[in-house]
Amino acid sequence: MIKSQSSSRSKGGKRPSRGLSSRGTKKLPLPKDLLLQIHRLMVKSRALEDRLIKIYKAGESYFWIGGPGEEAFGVPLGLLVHKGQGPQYDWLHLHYRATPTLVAMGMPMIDSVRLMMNRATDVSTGGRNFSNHYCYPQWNVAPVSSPIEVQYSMALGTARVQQRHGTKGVSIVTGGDAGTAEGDFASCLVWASRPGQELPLLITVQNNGWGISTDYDSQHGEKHIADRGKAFGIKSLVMNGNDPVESYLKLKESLDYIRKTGKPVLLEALVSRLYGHSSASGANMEKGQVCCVQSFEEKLKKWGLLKDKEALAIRTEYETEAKMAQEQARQEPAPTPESVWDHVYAHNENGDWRNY
Ligand SMILES: Cc1ncc(C[n+]2csc(CCOP(=O)(O)OP(=O)(O)O)c2C)c(N)n1
Repeated sequence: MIKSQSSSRSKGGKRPSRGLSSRGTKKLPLPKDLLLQIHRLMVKSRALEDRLIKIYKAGESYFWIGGPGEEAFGVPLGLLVHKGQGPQYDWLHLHYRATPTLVAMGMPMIDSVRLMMNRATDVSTGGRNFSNHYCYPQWNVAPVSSPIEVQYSMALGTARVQQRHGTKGVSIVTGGDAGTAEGDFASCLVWASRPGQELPLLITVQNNGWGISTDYDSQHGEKHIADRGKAFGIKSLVMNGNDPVESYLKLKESLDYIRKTGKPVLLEALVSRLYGHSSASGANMEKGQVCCVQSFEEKLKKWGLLKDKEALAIRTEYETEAKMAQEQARQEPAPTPESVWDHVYAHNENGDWRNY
């Protein structure tokens, strides 16, 4: 387990834009509207994931894995992405805990629920994959992979395209701490940092201290995963991914640096894993983990930006939306047996993939 979630201070970065609290007495770390937007999106993502777990537990889906505990990192990331299709926009190579990022980018809840319930209407996979395996070509979101960490070597490809086109687009990759033992992660560091050929790549690791049931401390000789970047001359940092303000500022600083220099950044975010690994381990709330939504709400209340009843109303609004999405998805069809090869092989005009 991660023993402490201390934050590292940014050095030499621009001062964050600041605003007054609603009482006008205290400086806020980010503008008030942005703080409240981040909070709403964090609650929305959590309410959605809580619903996905309920869907699993009600027997309306086969498996759940997801992002509760990563909202304070994922939401700021989604807000900072330059969203669009093609090399001039950012490319996302996400892992299976990235719901908060997509919610912040504008993904409707129903998309996630349809994927979870394997409906033919699921826009990411047509009901053929499991929870959190998103794919949005129109936003440069590459398909989430079940084999862990392969996204780190795939991200090199889109970063190379962006470099060749000379755009300000950045390729962004997310993934877990245990997966960094895979060769794809090492390949990513090597290819991102070749002198004179550096790539515009934001390499992030969401370190929740666990790889299913293997704890971080028994596997890592290095203190921080980010330390590995130093050997490659990659700008590297560790941050408290349970603090959305720190996440926003450090992610912005990193993305600004990459857009300006074309060089990579390795960013390790210390996060929580609130419901264990997945439904395979029960998907029940774990003790002793920091809940970023709760701790951010406490801060907003202290700063005079949020009242108890407002927090409850936001939560209720999103719980209702998620429940209605489930009810809608229930009415929708499962994929047909005939569609099993769709999007697997190229078809000829007769729908025949064998004689294409
Ligand atoms: C190549 C590969 N090996 C093993 C697995 C089985 N597996 C699925 S999740 C997981 C743990 C990943 O841990 P980590 O990278 O820390 O991410 P977390 O799930 O904790 O976010 C493993 C070993 C897999 N999916 N792919």
